[in-house]
Amino acid sequence: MMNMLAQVVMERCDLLASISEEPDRLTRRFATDAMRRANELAAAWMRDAGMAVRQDNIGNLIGRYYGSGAGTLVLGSHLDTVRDAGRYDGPLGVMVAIACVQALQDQGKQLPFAIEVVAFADEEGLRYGTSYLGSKAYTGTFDPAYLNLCDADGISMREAISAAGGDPDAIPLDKRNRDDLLGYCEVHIEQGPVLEAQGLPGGVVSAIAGQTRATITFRGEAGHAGTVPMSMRRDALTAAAEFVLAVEETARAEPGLVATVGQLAVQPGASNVIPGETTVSLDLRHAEDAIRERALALVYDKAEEIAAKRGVSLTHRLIQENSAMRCDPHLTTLFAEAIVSLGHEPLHLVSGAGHDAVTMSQITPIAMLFVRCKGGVSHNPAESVEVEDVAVAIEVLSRFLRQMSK
Ligand code: HGY
Ligand code: MN
Ligand code: MN
Repeated sequence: MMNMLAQVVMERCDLLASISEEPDRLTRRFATDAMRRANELAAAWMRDAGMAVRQDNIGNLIGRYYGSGAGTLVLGSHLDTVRDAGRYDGPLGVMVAIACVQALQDQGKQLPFAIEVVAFADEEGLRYGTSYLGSKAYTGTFDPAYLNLCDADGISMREAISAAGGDPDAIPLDKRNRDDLLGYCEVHIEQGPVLEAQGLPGGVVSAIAGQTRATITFRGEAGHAGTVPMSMRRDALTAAAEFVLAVEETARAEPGLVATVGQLAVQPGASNVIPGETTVSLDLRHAEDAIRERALALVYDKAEEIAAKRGVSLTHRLIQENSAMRCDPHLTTLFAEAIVSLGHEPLHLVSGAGHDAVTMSQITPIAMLFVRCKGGVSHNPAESVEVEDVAVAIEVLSRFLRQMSK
């Protein structure tokens, strides 16, 4: 039966991948019509699995499968994507969770606790730069100041939420009561090469690396590309370019540290104008917060040196910071035992990627199950998983639920 359910999960991920804001690649940002259409599909599948379905003001889709006793175990992941995304980062976790509830319903089974499957509205932060908006609203940690953020088209978060049918001012009322929560468990592709290298279909997550998201802006002087001598320039782009390489050099020098500049905006952005202003994004991660914080200070110092040497000014803005967090030992052990019961080695690994589980850990114990993905490729349309590994994930999660019921 698990193989059949796994086939359905793959088909649903394919269907969701066809729901995009862009015709020739998968991009599904927070509070867009594409998210509305994806939620509509997922809601129908939740109802088919016997769940009562609702959507909260920020756009989280929440399906509830009632149990015979008290308590709720939350399962889920996110349905938003990065730009030009793969089809499994997020949706796989939601579809596997629905498949496990479907299996319970098909067997006419109720667990001694309820299951709540949540499809979070914004894990990636592509539209507004601040990740985990959905799980922050669900956990009551959403900052109302976010509502004033504007996207690349100048649409505020407040306007986007209202246009999507939510009431931005009612978001605090959606805070999930934590008293009945038994935990949060997320199934997700590994987005790394370890499971494939070890020949394992899945693994358990021991911890999730902390991450810092910031922007750094260099301001020089725009000028005529043909008349300003090189010695008299205050070029904001060459300063940024030197900084980008300094970020890479800093990360290469520290084991376990990863640093990425994924965005670079140049003003005024004309080929015959010396750039007057550049803004780069910075994504810094490490499993130990002290090392990440030290690295952040180091790259800021390097930015200051470069700015001073090149006669440009510098500002930086912290967008978001998430501490590293450890997964709950008890829930993680249950996942590991379920993996062993299927005859596989229970590899524990640290997640370099962030997940809604980071936010959920503020209100309830969390655990994550990783699924092998081809070449560890993710945030890339080449993202792929094997249906056999999805079947293993469904079986592991189902056995985990049975263990939780004892
Ligand atoms: O960036 C991340 O770690 C996640 O994919 N949002
Ligand atoms: Mn992602
Ligand atoms: Mn993800």
